[in-house]
Amino acid sequence: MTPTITAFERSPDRGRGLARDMPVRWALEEVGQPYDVRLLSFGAMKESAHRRLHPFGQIPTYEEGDLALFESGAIVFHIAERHAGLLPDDANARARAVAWMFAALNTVEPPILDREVARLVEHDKTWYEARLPILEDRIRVRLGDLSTRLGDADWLDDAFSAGDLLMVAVLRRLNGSGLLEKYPNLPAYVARGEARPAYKRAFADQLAVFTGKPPAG
Ligand code: GTB
Repeated sequence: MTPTITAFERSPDRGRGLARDMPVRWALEEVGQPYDVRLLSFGAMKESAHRRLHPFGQIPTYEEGDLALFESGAIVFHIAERHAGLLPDDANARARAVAWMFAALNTVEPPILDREVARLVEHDKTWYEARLPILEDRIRVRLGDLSTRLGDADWLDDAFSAGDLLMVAVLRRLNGSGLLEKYPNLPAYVARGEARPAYKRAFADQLAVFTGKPPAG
């Protein structure tokens, strides 16, 4: 059965692959699972029909037969569990890959999101200029530790996994901030993720929604 995911009808990121349908698309591409996309306006996201799928009225969602899921991390995990290619077979390696999925979303992303929210909605506050460096220092702490752990490895734990997929998706949120570049192995890690054919297909498909033109190639 072909799953259906939801995505922004018009993403505020203008197709830069920062909205959270992107990791879901990427995971589906990695495992070779075709999917349909239902595009939603901000208004439609808040209507009861969509809230039955997503209690918080957001994207992405995932529908497959009787199953309806929300939360991009849970959706990526579901895809990784049902298909080969995103989680190792060895039970311990699998558990470590899942730990990296949680680390991406629960440990590395929160300070990145705090900075994004501050830049978006707090930039006119009197304390903004003083707060921003504090938020950026918190990000640097996480990046420093992540960089040390990654070292000169290609991926976080041997082979590419759903943990890397989510970590790269999270780190991409820092593009243009200048924060990643102090740790040269991290931009290189992100670039390795972005070079994967599955990533490129997913990126092209979400960009095509924004441009209105079919993906090239
Ligand atoms: N924890 C949830 C998950 O991981 O699925 C968070 C889902 C979420 O934040 N969804 C956002 C949404 O639906 C879109 S992705 N927002 C509408 C709303 O809440 O009303 C977040 C996002 C939006 C825009 C950009 N951007 O423009 O760069 C980046 C990320």
